[in-house]
Amino acid sequence: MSKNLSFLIFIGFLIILCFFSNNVQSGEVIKGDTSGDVYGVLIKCAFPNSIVIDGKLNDLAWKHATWHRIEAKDATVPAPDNKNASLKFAVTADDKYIYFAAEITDNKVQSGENSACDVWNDDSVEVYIDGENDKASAYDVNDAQITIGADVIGQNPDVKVTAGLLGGCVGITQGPKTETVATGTLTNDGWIVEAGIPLKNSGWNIKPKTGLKIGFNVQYNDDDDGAGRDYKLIWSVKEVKQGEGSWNNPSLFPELEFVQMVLAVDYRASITTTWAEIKTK
Ligand SMILES: [Ca+2]
Ligand SMILES: [Ca+2]
Ligand SMILES: [Ca+2]
Ligand SMILES: [Ca+2]
Repeated sequence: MSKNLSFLIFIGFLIILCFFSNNVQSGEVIKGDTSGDVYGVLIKCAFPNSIVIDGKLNDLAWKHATWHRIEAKDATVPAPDNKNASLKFAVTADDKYIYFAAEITDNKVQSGENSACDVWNDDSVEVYIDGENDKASAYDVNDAQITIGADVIGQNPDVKVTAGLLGGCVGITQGPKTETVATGTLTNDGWIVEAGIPLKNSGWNIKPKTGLKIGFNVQYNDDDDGAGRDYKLIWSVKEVKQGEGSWNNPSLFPELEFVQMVLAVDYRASITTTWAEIKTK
């Protein structure tokens, strides 16, 4: 084989490698104290932990949680780069709420053009719940899309305020009816969402215990130009492969699995140091 031919084969191989690397999801699991998380497939939700819903992520539980990072390529409509759109999110729970936090990088935070049911056309995070994890191909009463727009930034996380702002107006238990509470803050490179999704409402009654799974998904709608949505980032590996569809098809949702964990305390320092899983037989 001539040197030229070897060189050409090498270049061809590089081009093929680049093609495939541009077409696979690149998100990652940023490991905390939970174990067994799988990107785009499964997130562990440690409980019981309380969170102050104030748009600040300085709560102890967020420091111990495992975060999942959705990159610009993890999408059905990819963003040009991670500075334009990317996010990381985490979950925890107590006896009333599944708490959800998202730290979003977005070059232009757009809100106020579309509201409530149409808020998905502005910058917005979407959380999906399948309360019984029955993975139907259409929404039943325990399925909901909850769309939290950037118009929650600075808002009082009172359900009376939040319900009027939320989108996700599909199915029976629609986003605004889930009694989700949420607020947000603006950051140097984007914004933060902190929310509480009730364990009990008109659609579901979730009783956390170790090993219990529900359907769960996270998406980001990025609008940068003030018209409709520009980019669509999606956590679900299955959905990115098959095409966007969680808004009416719960079988595309990945899963959230509850795990009972306690904070181990260093009494000499009077500080909590780590989570430890409670083994149940
Ligand atoms: Ca907080
Ligand atoms: Ca953007
Ligand atoms: Ca369901
Ligand atoms: Ca934006």
